[in-house]
Amino acid sequence: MIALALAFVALLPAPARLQVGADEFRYSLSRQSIVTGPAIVQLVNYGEDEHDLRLRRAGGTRTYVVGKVSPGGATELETRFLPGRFALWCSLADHRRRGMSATLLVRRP
Ligand SMILES: [Cu+2]
Repeated sequence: MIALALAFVALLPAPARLQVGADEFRYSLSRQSIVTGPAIVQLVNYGEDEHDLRLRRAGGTRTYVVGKVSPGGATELETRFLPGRFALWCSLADHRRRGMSATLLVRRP
């Protein structure tokens, strides 16, 4: 039974990984595109202020939230993305206007 479960897990696609580094006032993405499906988004705060991360697919209505991270901290969001172009931004204060925004392409395999 355990062997069966392990075999099943082995068949699941490995999640796409994206690291988003944040400082004042910009993001740096570890990659510009990822493959659709399961994904782990890690937000790492290299700055001196708190930052968070929101993602929304162009034409979509759902906003994915990676919560507020303190300076020197990191947090992860495990989710699934549909294919499309995603806008990324920091929702704190005026950070978005000051440059904390980016674009991510989620593409079909
Ligand atoms: Cu910010």
